[in-house]
Amino acid sequence: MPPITLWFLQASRCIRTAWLLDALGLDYEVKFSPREGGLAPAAFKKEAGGLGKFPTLQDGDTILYESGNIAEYLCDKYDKQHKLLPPVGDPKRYEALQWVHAAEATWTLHGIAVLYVRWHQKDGDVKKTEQGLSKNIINDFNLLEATLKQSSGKFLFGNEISVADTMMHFSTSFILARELGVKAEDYPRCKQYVQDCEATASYKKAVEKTGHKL
Ligand SMILES: N[C@@H](CCC(=O)N[C@@H](CS)C(=O)NCC(=O)O)C(=O)O
Repeated sequence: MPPITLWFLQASRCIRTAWLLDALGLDYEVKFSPREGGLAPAAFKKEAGGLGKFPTLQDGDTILYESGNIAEYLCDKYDKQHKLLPPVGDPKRYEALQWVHAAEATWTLHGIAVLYVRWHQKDGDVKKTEQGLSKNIINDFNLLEATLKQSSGKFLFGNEISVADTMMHFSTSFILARELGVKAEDYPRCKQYVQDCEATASYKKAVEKTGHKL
């Protein structure tokens, strides 16, 4: 039995962690759950413990949640050659971590705000609220489009994936797939980025192992 268990909720950020585990060449057990009424079933939350949000990762006695935190933990523990995350003190580490944190605290935050309006705003002008919120997302995607255009390769830092891609891919694909304030046709480089991430052997392996679907 591998020491690592990933609690994986369908159609979620959990693909970030699965992709990173496969990119690191680690063996892991998947505890999978479909959604019920859009959410994680109560028994699944109870079993995983912690915040009851996913991804949740167990490595030996260590239980972690927050996809960005899990990403940093896995790289620090298992990426001994620093292929995915440069070492402490190297300025490139903080460039990569900037994307790791922004994936959740900026891109996903702004995208989810639109989704919550669609789900929960029962009266008033929903389109107008969405338009107001989309200003942030347009700003985020303008930056991502420009950064990817300037990259020397397919990914954020060239032709090899980094921890930044394992985090940013989900945010980008989720926002474009649900058209949360932006449309893929306006961001061709971002659209290509999603396809290039999904064409990597480690991403494909993670999808095969987890059954991830958006
Ligand atoms: N900031 C957290 C967000 C975790 C989160 O909200 N996960 C969602 C899935 S994408 C979840 O567990 N939803 C199920 C529920 O709330 O019941 C992270 O990056 O891991």
